[in-house]
Amino acid sequence: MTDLTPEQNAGQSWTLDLDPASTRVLVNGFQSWSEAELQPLTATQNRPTFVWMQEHGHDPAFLPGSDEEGGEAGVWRSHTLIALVRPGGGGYVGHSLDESRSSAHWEARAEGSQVRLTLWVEGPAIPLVFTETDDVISTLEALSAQLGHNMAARTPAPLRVWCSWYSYYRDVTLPQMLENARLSHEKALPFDVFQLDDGFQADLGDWTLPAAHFAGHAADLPGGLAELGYAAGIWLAPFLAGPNSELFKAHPDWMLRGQDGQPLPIGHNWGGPYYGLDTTHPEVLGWLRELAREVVSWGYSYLKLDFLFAGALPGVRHDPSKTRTEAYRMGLAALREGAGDETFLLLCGAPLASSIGIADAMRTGPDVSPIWDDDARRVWLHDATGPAARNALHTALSRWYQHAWYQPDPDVMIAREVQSMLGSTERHALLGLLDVIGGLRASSDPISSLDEDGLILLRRALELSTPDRPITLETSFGAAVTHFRRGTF
Ligand code: 9PG
Repeated sequence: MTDLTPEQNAGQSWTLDLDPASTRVLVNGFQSWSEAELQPLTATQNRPTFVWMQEHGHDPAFLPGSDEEGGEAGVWRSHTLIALVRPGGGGYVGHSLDESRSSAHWEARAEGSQVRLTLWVEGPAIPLVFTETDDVISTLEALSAQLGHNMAARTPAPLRVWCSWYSYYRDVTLPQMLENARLSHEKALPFDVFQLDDGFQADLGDWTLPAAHFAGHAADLPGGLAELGYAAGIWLAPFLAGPNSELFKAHPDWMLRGQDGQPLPIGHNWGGPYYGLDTTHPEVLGWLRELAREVVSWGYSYLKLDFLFAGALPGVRHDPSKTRTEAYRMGLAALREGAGDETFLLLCGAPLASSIGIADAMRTGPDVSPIWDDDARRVWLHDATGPAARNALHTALSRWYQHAWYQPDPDVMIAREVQSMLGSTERHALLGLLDVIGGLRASSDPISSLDEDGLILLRRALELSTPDRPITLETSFGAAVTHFRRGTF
């Protein structure tokens, strides 16, 4: 085993005696929605065709698959760790052991009859390990556990959550939330939390202002839920601001800026561009602390904090001495301080390893949706980070070792037959694979949409039967192969 010294962090490369044709590579994406996968080294890593797809899934400073559109055969990029697997399960593992200040970027490249591995560390030197092993899976588990330990991973119990997003999307209202909770109570469904998602807010950044379309105020929900025995959860994208929001108008100087000194549009959604807060700015940190404190004071004990990658993007910041990772963690720490130690924080769209120690749970894949596979986007546009059951499961399964970092959230089960294109086999496949992954259990089905079969599936999905440690990679992929309708997972 090689413990890499700080001097070696600067840019290290190895030529490995591995036959590219028989080697598989395990990669981990930048944030929750980015692809993670185990693939033949000679295959091609997806690089999404359109910039708007890259914006929501990838680190712009380290896009997958070299510079060519659609990626390049035999070139694989990975964040934090990488594994190269020989037939039989031996091979090499490279792993960062601390991602609180710097982050490790790895690239494996097929070169003739050998494999070239390169490491870049962004930020000050950090402890890293690069090792040859007879058993990649055990080594990866052990090194990931070490990273979790070094960063004081939190170890909460998993929760059972009803979330409004995958049925109501942005049309959610206060009466609908309460009606679902009432019906759930009537049927004695074992949810712990009812979580309000995107749609209640006046604008991105204007989280506390009333919004007519929600038919009430988010502050009014927790009381009604408590009467029914449920904890209250709420979605925030705390590092984002919409261009028409009061937040943006009042504080343009709080935004991450481009080289021209102007606020930098960092993505497109909600019908236009959005901006990101500069989490090294002391006033922003104060605002984040106060936001989390206020929402908790309304009665919310579960916060789903989304689009957090915005805090870790390249850009000009108030404090240029901070690395992207440090800037991100400063923003996250401010939210934790405001929310308090007891509040459950589920992170989403979030850089993965650099969240350890602050996150209770982490979305470890892209969104589930009521379609199995978005073939057009995945196959033709090289983007498997979009919403689809297949994409969500594929990536969440490929991050099985991250249970040592936080509770994984593989996203919701869809048990309903209405408003869904999933067939019966696909619903059961989704159920089986979510069970394999473990972690949070969630549903978004309107309770009134479930018939007897649907209720049976939902109850099964909410059973926290999986041990805290998911079963091994081989077993996961065995299950995947058994369950997958097309066998093309
Ligand atoms: C609310 C949703 C839900 C969901 C999150 C997140 O534009 N995009 O590419 C894009 C990607 C993901 C996404 C929304 C938009 O989903 O994962 O659970 O909370 O936000 O808007």
